[in-house]
Amino acid sequence: MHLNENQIMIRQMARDFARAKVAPVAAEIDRTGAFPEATVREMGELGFLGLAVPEAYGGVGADMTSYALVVEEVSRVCGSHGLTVAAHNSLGCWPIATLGTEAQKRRFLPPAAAGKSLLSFGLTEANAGSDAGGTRTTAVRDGQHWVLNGTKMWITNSHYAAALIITAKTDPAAQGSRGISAFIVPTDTPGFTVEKKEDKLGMRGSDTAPLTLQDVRVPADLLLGKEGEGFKYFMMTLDGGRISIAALALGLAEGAYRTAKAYAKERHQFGRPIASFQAVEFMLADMATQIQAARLLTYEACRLKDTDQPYAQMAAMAKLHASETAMFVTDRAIQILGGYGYTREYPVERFYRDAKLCTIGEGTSEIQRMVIGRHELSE
Ligand code: COS
Repeated sequence: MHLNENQIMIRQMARDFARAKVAPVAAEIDRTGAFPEATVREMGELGFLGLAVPEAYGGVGADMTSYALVVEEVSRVCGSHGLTVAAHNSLGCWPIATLGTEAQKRRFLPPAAAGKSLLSFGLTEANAGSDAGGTRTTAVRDGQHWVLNGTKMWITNSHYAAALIITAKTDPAAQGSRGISAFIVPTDTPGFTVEKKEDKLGMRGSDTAPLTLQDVRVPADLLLGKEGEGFKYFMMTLDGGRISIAALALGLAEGAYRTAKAYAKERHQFGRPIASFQAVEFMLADMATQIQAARLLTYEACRLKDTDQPYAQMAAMAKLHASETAMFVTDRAIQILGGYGYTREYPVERFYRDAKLCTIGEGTSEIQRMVIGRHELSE
């Protein structure tokens, strides 16, 4: 994989930061479920929360490759930090930077890029997960406002967000994916409530919560893009978001692999290192091969996006393969470490629990196969 000087520099910066600042708190936030406010603030100072924000609005204006490198490096030591960066950039900043009006960009992007507050994205509902067109949240026009009512689920970064991009049905007569619009909803709007944080299997330091919107009055100028186009905007947002989840999964797989390889070389049984047994050597070979394939797919999706070529299918392939690889590799890593791998003494069981999210969030593995299959069959 060829990287330019800037990309190598940003990768090194992310690697140094991850080792020095994120690694020491990763096990603790997993144990307590606390959101890592201090390191997130530092990531803001380093520009990691402004990767998807153009320089004109205080961001870094990074290409997708640089952004993925940051997510990958951070996730090599902590999935929760990786997810916080990925959700904020791809799902919060990108839609506003790409679809927002000048006033919306000036208002929401500079504080988000500086890490003063996060941005977030509210699509999923009890009945609208994989079937994103099943949105039941409504928005009714009332003079110069829209009045939103509904509930959302599994919303990342929501307790720390200044605003969320929310989908709501604006045309009740329209079927399925039609008649849905997107709104930027400031979290201090009366009637908007972020509920209790979820108690999750993994990604425990990442903030996930349900939302309630009760007669939330949003000024008409906070409609994002055109009325009725919300579904397409969310699909476009997820196309990019899936690359960042692929990078996250790749990072987790690499973190687990690195631990397992070092352990296999040190651990002696029957008078020799376990890495010298073919059973273990072959496991390491399969892990390394799958990781390399995931890396190539992920950075190919980045390259397509960076060169303005269609990337939705490659993003789905990258996300599917990288997240399934993360499950495969973290499982094998625990196997190599045996009893130690099953305890919290080593990070591999945390990587295993974190990796599971990657096969679910931003479209399950089954949804990725649908997206890939539809592209194949429409050719
Ligand atoms: N970019 C732009 N437009 C897109 C698009 C994309 N990636 N994907 C679909 N669209 C458009 C289609 O072109 C179609 O437009 P028209 O109505 O003008 O023809 C419209 O959106 C509806 O598309 P489609 O009929 O394919 O929608 P479906 O309801 O069949 O759903 C899937 C398609 C399943 C792919 C979609 O619902 C999906 O991705 N679901 C998963 C959502 C998800 O990831 N949820 C987790 C969120 S966690 S943050």
